[in-house]
Amino acid sequence: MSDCSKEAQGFFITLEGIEGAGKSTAVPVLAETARQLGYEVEVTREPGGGELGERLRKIFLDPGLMLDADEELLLLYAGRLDHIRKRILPALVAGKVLICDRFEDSTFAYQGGGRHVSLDRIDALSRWAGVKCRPDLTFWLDVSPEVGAYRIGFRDPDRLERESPDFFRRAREVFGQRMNADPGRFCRIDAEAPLEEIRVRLQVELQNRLPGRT
Ligand code: T5A
Repeated sequence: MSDCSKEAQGFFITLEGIEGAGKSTAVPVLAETARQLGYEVEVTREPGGGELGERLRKIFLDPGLMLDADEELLLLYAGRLDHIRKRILPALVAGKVLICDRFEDSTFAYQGGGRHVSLDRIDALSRWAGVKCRPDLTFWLDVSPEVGAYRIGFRDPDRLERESPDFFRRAREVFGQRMNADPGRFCRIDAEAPLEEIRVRLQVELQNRLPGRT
């Protein structure tokens, strides 16, 4: 049960991983599986999800802008608060399965690992902002920066996608650390496996982890 609020009866799922891991590909698989099991499902993403977050996303990903790590963090948490209040919490209170493409683990991985902001500092900001939403289940689609970059290599890179392989290596490391610190929440998926294999694994894991319908 998510601890977003005492009335939250829903189930909060996040997908995490570096660029090209296959999160967007996995979202419809999870949504379809949960629907087939009889759940009402809502899909969202970060940065974005709410009206403010979607506007900030455009700024955040704009390759024409130079933002430092603190500016990134403040943009992310402004959007996240709006997202939690207006989308995440209402969906969970309504008892839905809420699937979010990236959430707070990405901040620790990208701004913490990638940009070298201390993880304690991010934790302090999260507490200051009053973020109490913790995912019930996080799929970490784990891919090497080389394979991830190859998969997205044919599109025009956004601001973050222009970062070096070392940036994504550090981000990947932090995802791993967070999984080790909270193994019950995380499910690591070998995202270099064939798509069909990943699809089946996601379906099985979700079926096993969703609470039973009463
Ligand atoms: N960010 C975000 C932060 O810095 N801090 C934060 O706190 C948050 C929340 C978001 C950016 O913001 C950063 C992280 C990101 O840089 P985004 O556009 O949402 O930007 O970026 P991503 O979430 O990384 O989206 P991507 O499209 O890059 O990656 P996905 O969604 O993981 O990958 P997907 O599914 O689009 O797949 C990419 C390609 O690979 C193929 C797919 O068909 C597709 O062509 N593919 C596979 N091919 C072979 N085998 C497989 N197993 C495959 N899986 C997928």
